[in-house]
Amino acid sequence: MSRLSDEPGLFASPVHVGGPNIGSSSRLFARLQGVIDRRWLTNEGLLVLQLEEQFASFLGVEHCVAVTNATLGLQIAARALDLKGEVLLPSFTFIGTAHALSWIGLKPVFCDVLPDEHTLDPEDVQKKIGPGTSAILGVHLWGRPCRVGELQEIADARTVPLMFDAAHALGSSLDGRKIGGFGRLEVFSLHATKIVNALEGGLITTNDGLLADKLRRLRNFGFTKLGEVGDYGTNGKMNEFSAAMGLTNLEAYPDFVKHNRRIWEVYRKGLLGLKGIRLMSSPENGTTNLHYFVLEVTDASPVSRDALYEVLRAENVLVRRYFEPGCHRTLPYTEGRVLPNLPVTDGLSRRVLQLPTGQQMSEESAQDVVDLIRLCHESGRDLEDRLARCKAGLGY
Ligand code: T4K
Repeated sequence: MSRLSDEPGLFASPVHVGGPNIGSSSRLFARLQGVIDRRWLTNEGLLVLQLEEQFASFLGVEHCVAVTNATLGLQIAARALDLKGEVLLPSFTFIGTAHALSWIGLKPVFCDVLPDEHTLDPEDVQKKIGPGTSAILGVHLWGRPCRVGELQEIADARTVPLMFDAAHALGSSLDGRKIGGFGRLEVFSLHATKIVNALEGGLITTNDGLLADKLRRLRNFGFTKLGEVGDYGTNGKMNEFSAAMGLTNLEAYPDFVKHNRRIWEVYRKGLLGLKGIRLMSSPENGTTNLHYFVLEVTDASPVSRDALYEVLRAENVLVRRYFEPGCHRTLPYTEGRVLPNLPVTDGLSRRVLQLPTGQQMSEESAQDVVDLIRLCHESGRDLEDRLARCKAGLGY
């Protein structure tokens, strides 16, 4: 939609959900120069080895295998666990979670999520688990830890592996332990939009040494340490420039979280108590990296989620409706299938709105976003009518 009026926009240049965080550029450039001087660009280079060691230590896990991105990471993980048939996972996630499985011939079976936590609902998992289930895949959505204990009990009772898509959860913790060592393995994303990025990148973490060896082989065409081919493998290797970025950004992680905390405080203070606007509570037994500020616009709000979305975007605040629709309602998963009944996912998809966080935001710009939301909220029905006029080409 074009701007609502000819007045100058609230933000001269856009602020994005997913705007990248970038640590010290001088340290980054020094690392890049080193890569060029060494003329070793990929295939277990020095920086990739350093990255694996430093992330393993940061996450408190024994093994960390760097990969090209989390999507390939999930596929390599599924192959390493020898999965076949169905995998239970939430529908309320990025489509990449489901596609990673489908791409290698596994069948995603979509489950619902918990209304306040947005993570896999153990009760629905219990209902859907069956003889065809080969794994349970939890997603620590918005960096919020899943109900790991309950999922583990279900997985153990059926002797199927439990694994996690931890794409959002770098640095988050559960019961005093960082995400990374739960289930058989966990997969992180270091994509540009994540709290710590390596341009593109991913990590598979585990405390199982044999599994880690297999993950390393599969990431590199199935080659063993002796250079023989031991398995079917793929090319999932991280390159040295990505590792340079990942290492540099990991060093700045505490600053990124500190910064996010300030932005969160402005958002929370400014939006708390607005009629029909629901803010997510903090996890009771864990922490998150505060990289995702997600709110729900309920029917009680005088302004709809979609009107807010349009006005904010027209003012250069590039909010997102992650994740609408749920994966179960996207084309490749609807064709020839009976739609599963996932009321919580459907409701959340209609209500969620994600606000920008990260380095690109200052406390002042977060306050501007709050003021804009409050203004829309006060205008309520009148704003909806004006938007309808705008769309009909009748002016604002
Ligand atoms: N599991 C979960 C739960 C995930 O969320 C993801 C990825 C994955 C698995 C797979 O991880 P990877 O294989 O990617 O490692 C984006 C990202 O591409 C994707 O990585 C991410 N989740 C997803 C939530 O967001 P799109 O299609 O929404 O991207 P796009 O181009 O619309 O950009 C997102 C926002 O970020 C925009 O507001 C623009 C901003 N942005 C993006 C880039 C790349 C920037 O400001 N600068 C940038 O450099 O998927």
